Amino acid sequence: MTVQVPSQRPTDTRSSFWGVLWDYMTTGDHKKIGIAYMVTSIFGFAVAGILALGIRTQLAVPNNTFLVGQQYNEILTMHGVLMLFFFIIPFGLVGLGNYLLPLHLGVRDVALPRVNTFGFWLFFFSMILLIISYFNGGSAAVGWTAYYPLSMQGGHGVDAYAIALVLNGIASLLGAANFCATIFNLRAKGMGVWKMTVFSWSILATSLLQLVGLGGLTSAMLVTILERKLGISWFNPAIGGVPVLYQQFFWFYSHPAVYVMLLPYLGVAAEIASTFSRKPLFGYRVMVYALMGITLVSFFVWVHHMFAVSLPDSYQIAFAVGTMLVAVPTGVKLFNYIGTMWGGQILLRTPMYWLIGFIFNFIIGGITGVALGLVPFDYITTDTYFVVAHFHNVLMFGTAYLVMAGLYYWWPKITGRFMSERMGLWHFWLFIIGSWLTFMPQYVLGLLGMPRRYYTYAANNAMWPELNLLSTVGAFVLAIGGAIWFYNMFWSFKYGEKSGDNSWGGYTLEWATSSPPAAQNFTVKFPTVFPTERPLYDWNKMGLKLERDTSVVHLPEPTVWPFVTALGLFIMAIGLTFGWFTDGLTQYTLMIYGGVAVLLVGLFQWAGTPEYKVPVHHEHLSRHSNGNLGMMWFIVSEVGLFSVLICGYIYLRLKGLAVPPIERPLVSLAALNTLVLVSSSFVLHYAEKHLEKGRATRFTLGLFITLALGAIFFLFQIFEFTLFGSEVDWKGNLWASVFLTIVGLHGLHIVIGAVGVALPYYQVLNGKIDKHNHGSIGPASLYWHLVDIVWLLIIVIFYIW
Ligand code: HAS
Ligand code: HAS
Ligand code: CU
Repeated sequence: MTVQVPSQRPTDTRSSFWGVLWDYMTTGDHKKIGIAYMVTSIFGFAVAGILALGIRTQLAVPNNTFLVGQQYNEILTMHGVLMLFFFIIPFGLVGLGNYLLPLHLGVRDVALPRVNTFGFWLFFFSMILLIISYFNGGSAAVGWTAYYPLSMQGGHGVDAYAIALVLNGIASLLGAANFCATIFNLRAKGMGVWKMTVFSWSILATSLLQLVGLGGLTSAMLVTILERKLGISWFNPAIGGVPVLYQQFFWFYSHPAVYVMLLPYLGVAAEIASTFSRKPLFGYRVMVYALMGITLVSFFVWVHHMFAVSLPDSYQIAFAVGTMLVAVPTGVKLFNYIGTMWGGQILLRTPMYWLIGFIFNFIIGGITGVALGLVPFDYITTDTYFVVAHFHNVLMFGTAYLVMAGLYYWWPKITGRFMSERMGLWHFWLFIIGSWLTFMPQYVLGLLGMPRRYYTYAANNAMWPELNLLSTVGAFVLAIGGAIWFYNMFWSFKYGEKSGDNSWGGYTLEWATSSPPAAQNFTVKFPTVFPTERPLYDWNKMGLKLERDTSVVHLPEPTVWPFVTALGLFIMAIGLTFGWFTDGLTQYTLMIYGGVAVLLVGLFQWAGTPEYKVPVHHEHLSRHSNGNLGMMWFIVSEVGLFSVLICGYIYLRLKGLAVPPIERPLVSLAALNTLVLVSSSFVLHYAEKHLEKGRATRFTLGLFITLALGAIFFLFQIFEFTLFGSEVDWKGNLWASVFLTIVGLHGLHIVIGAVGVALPYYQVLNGKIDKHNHGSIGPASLYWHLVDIVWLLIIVIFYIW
């Protein structure tokens, strides 16, 4: 096969540090992006792990002074946030997910490679923002949950935390939408969804969780930022706000998030169980149903994090039942792994050790979770070390064992070499001993009443000093295990045994390519029959041979503009974190406006750079282009975000807390404005139709009118805000605060939507759009229609109700 490699690949500089960096800044290759995510996540784990050693050192003996007060709280928060948002979530979903999904589906890349590059860098920068805050005045010291009103404490730590999580969330949503588009548009010819690997299903399930749920976290962060920066509040009881509403928003996402942490790895476990037992999976369909079951039920349990805030009994009971229910599909998964191994020819290598370790440990962690779901038991153990033990049991010596399993399993595919088995086993056993020593005493400490999030304790509590010391010793055993693991990875690059194409005798498609895979992924042509999810086994049995692919493959051109766009957002985020728009002329206001400029330059250059040197025909499975499909899935997350906020408003309104002031924004003005916005949607629709018929001038005119109508709407909006603002005190009135938040967020969407429409305008002016190539008009117009529909809802709930 001939591969048309991109023209500007810097072959001469590749091996130098800057060459590699440039490569990662410009690539759209899902494998490199997957690796970048994994490396960053492992870095996150190492830093957060070393911080944990600090925590354990402080708690080793009573009345210690190694790390106290605010400093302890900063380290604790940083530990939790890094571990969750910069290690366990990204490693599985966007790390392994990016690397493996296209390989498992037998395709060349994800649906939207450049969006993928942008997403990675945004993720990377969000981590940097968090770390910068530590050195620039102190990071957040409010726990990873940042409850109200603790989140109002001084300094810029919480600003950095909240803004970093918003950026991190956007990156994650783009990744999730991209995966959904890939799965529904790009499977190998003949591969139905029911022939996908369980890992691919797990990525789909996790992406759905992110798209539907993340709005909860974004809402919590957004309202926190607004109160900190502008003083408008939803939570402040002084104006009728409800502090517990913060927790509702936060846990509506953060409970499903624990399955975002878990599900990709349950997919990893399925792949490993099958390969290392030399058997097909036991109950493939049941496993998929269980994944979907967990996805669904996980949205009905969040209140188990809030049993102690005294919600009505009926709620508590309902959510306790939901909590019990979620254990069923999870139990089914574990049962299936064991069923897969049962009677198999077990190949006992490192990945299998980690898998068995996971199953064994996770059952304990899961069961203590179910115990916490029992309301009376939770009352006595909540906010104690029992909870700390539970979640480390499911995270550190549950899920993170599957991080290791996956890493040891795919390492030879990714790097071309095996890690050392011997060191792998040392790593494993030290992690087993270390985890048990660190966290099992914490269950007992919890039952003995030791509260979490305290930096010290008195010596006269029976058993506390002894158990804490054990726990600290355990943490250092873990550190030795971690150090061996790191050494093993570096060692393998030089000394590791070389791997062939199929490192372990697996039957899924990633094993049908070289290790590491070629730039275009596969150099063979696949048959178009997929009897099961293990095609290599089936084809072998059917006597089908994989032929060399002789067609011409064009690879996309690398481009730096997605990186620049992310950089722009990052600069702007630094400015917003440590300063504000209205601060006058400071370095931070300069960064805000400078960041916007960089962002816009990046975006327009990106839109103007063609993906391929030559026109390339794309095949896709659905009626929709990759861009449109990706946008449709992304819109799910926007609907989620507005839904959470609107539900919050409805709640405050029905409770009689958010009461509209007598002088309300005028319905008549809003009606006129609605007319403007709705017409813009129609104009855009017709513009698109003109493009399909090849009428470029009418198309451009349509875009122009759309933008003009958008601008009129926006100006009207500002006028209305100023008018209303002169009559009511935003900060002193709950209804006004909520109105400003939701309508303001919609205004921001108008701006984003308008930039979206301006991109194809720019493309058409530069000859990048014609009858055949529609540029980014499809996704832009979908987004614009969304913004319209949200406005209609706003009219109903704020102007008419
Ligand atoms: Fe944790 C609290 C202790 C791992 C998540 N943890 C939390 C919270 C979260 C969380 C979400 O004992 C709640 C935060 C909050 O309340 O807001 N945790 C540990 C220890 C480990 C650990 C000892 N945590 C995790 C993982 C998580 C996670 C994994 C999620 C994925 N954590 C605690 C404690 C608390 C806590 C206390 C409660 C405190 C309180 O006051 O309530 C270990 O498993 C970490 C092991 C990893 C390492 C790093 C290995 C190092 C590597 C790099 C190379 C190393 C070298 C070693 C070269 C130890 C791989 C040499 C190092 C030198 C410095 C010389
Ligand atoms: Fe959890 C708190 C309940 C799974 C992570 N969890 C946390 C926090 C984190 C976390 C990070 O209901 C603390 C957040 C913070 O900083 O405050 N969790 C559960 C339940 C499950 C569960 C029911 N959690 C996870 C996973 C996580 C994770 C997975 C991350 C990867 N969790 C709670 C509750 C709290 C909580 C309360 C709040 C505590 C508080 O007061 O703050 C389930 O998904 C576990 C299902 C799995 C199994 C094992 C396998 C199943 C088999 C079937 C038979 C078992 C049965 C149960 C029928 C259950 C083998 C028998 C039950 C007996 C008691 C014997
Ligand atoms: Cu939960």
